[in-house]
Amino acid sequence: MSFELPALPYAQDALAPVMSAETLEYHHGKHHQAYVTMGNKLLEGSGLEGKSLEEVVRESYGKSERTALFNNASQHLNHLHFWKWMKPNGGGAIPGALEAKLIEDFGSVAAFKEQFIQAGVGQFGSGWCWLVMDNGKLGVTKTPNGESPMAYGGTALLGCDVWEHSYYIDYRNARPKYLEAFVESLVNWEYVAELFEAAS
Ligand code: MN3
Repeated sequence: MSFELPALPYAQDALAPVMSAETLEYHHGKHHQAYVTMGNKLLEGSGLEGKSLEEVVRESYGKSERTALFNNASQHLNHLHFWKWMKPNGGGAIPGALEAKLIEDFGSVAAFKEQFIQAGVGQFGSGWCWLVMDNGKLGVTKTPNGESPMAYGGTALLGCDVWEHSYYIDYRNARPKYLEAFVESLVNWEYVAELFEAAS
């Protein structure tokens, strides 16, 4: 098995102006590509060849001799989902069962959005913020660098990349504005609901 960069599920300019074609050109075409290329190099001779991507991520997490492989493989996995967590004209209505669960576990959809945005704002330096499902309950968390809840066997339903490469071209230093735009105008709730159904 080797890692491959998938095509974006929409045109490079399809998320503009919320996320520009230039951002996607670099984020998908250069950053994600680099994780794939480096990941493949590091996979060779690692003893994890032939494992699925998810297994490579879990089995390299926290292993000092596999740190570089973990960083690249985990970022590959994170970005495979990230492109699908967005869609043109996203952020609209949330499928019913998922919306009901968000209200049950956060009190309201607005409270969930606020916690998610604050997790992303509060992640010092590079990383991700997440909507996770843990023992049947939804929660919000954040991770540094390339880590994700999936690295320790958790279930990520939604994640937002808060590395500067994800927003600096369009939002400069205004990470909160980027996170608000992600939540309100980019999230592909159908894909989140698909992961929610699979985890339920
Ligand atoms: Mn990224």
